[in-house]
Amino acid sequence: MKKVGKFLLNAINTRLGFILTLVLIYWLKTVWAYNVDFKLDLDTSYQYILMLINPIPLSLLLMGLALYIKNTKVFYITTAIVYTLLNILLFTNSIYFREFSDFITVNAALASSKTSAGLGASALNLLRPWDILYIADYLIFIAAFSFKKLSFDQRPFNKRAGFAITALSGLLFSINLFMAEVDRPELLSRGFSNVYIVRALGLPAFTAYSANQTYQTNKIRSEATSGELKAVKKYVQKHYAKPNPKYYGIAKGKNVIVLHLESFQQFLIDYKLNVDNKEYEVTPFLNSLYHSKETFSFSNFFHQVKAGKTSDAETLMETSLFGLNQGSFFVQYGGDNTQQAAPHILNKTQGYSSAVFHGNIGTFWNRNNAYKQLGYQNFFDQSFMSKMTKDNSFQYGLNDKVMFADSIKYLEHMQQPFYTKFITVSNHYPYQSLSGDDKGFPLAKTEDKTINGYFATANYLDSAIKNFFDYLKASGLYNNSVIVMYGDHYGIADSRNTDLAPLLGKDSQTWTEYNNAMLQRVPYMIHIPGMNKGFINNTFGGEVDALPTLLHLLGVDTKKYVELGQDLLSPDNKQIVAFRHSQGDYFSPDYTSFSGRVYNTKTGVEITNPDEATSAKLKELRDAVDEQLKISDKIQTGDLLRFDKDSGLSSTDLKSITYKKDALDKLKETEEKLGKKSTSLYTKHGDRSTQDLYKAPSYKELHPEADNEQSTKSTSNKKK
Ligand code: GP9
Ligand code: MN
Repeated sequence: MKKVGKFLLNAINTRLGFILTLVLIYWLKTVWAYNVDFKLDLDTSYQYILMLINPIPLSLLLMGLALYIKNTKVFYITTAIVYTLLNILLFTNSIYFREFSDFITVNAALASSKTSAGLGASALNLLRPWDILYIADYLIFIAAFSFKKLSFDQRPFNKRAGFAITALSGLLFSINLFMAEVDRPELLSRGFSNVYIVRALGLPAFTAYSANQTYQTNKIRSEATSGELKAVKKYVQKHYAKPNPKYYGIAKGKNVIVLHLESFQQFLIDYKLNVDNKEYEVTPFLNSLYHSKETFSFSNFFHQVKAGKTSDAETLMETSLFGLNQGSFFVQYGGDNTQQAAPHILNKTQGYSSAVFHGNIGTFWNRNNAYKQLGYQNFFDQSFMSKMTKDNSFQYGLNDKVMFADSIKYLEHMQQPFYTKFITVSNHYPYQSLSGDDKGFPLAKTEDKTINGYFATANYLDSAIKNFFDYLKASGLYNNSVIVMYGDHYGIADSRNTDLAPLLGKDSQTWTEYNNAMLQRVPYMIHIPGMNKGFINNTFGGEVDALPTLLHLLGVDTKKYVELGQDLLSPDNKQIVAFRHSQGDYFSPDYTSFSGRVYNTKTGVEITNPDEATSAKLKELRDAVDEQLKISDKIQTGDLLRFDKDSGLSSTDLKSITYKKDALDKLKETEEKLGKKSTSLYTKHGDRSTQDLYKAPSYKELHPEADNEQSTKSTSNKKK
């Protein structure tokens, strides 16, 4: 035992041994922080292994650089500085995470005024007893060196061996990067979530990534001028489609409830899945809304997202601007750019309160920052809801029925009118999120497991929406509300469509890009209880057109705002839909361009040799979509809306928006302060909660017959 101790002491007394010891301690501290201070949302053992590995490569690389230094003093001082920097990064992030459930981006560190909105003086309160572990090693080293238990190694390290350490850590980092990419393709180009990057690559790599992001975005932003906004405004004015007087303001003053239908494609509407010669209607409830006189339904509404997927859809739907050509707008600019978004506009013009409800972690797509810029006063993410278990959630968050149930205790305390958004997740790739009694809707029988599960999760979503509607009716919110529903993007990727073809009555052999193009449709429905002017509108439009459409129904003219879409109910609508996914592609009633091929939209016949008149028309369409996207990119990358003085919207009050755990207390405080004047549902309901009005029976409870048919072993109908 003594021998081992002596051997170790001798090892630490060498330069390499000292560095390896520090790397080891840093590794232990990081793994401690990962498990105690951070919430890394680890789902698989692969992610766990990645988490264990990632502190090593970069710390070894950075500390190993000191081995090139000959002078003893300089070597030890450099080593101590690098080690301390790594530790400061770790410790400050641990404290920051306790408050913000996120990591410190370089951007946030630079704009420290925003950061201190929540931290500042309270930083001391955030310290925990175990924080002593973060500095204990310093105390031990100082003591050991002063009492001469450790000594400084005067021998310079062999240069070649130093190089070997650098090469080794470089190699380890490449392996780490590769493994991270396997776990999450396009991790760095799409960003997803700071948590995802840290858990895969570690804090130093995340900080470098974040510095690069900040540098890139700031460069373009700082060069942009207010003159550029003038050109943008010219376009916006020319492009503006005036409201249809028939519908303008018919939903004025009502609550807005936006239901984000994850990965939901239009072909699901009215679709019946045939399994073993029996037909199963996939989304009976949404179908009934689609055909209702109380709903404006759009049959030719296309998604326009790119790599930012859900976050791009949110950008489009709520700001009438596009996401970026590369990566996610929410991730890269969402935390900083001035926006003219739905919650902000409705708050400033008509005093709406606002909130988002989502069963996933708040950092996903940088929502915890981006929503502030959109003007959302509240963001109730997964941390405000039930604890996630194997049975009530999957990798993208809580099952939809649970998310709706858990939202009500917050929703009922919001002052009306409110603008709220519920982001569902259960109908998300790989469409295997259902478990227990929620399982039961038949699976399709194709070669592709992803396609097979899609209908069952869509059916679950349909039933969750129905439960929520039932609650709205029972609680009385229904009659005061407009309910907007949209599918964010495709659920079945184009590469799988030939397997889907037979289910759509098509032949896989003759499947074309035209067929792929038509599958980019997603639902868009605006349900206004009590209205009877609803119909199925065949206007060609896209997600960028949603905001002006909605605002006009709410009686807010969009003329003053910088919106690139056109009201879908306006007689001036041009029906040209840019497809952001591939440059130059578009949809329109006559022509469709997809993957560079042009088709007659009505017949699906490819146009390979257009005559002069057709060529001119096609060029016009292409120019129109190119211009729209170019203008959008200019606004987004240049943060041009910060220059806009005509909108009448003051910028969002970032200091007052914190998304902290006391959100519910704040809502209740407002309620109390207003007393009888409070318009919250809770007050209206005689100061009683409405939570018990939400009922969410499982599939098995709704379809006891299915259990018998499938003659499964378990026949129990357990209640939650
Ligand atoms: C995650 C969810 C999914 O929070 O919104 O986003 P997606 O993968 O569809 O972009
Ligand atoms: Mn999505």
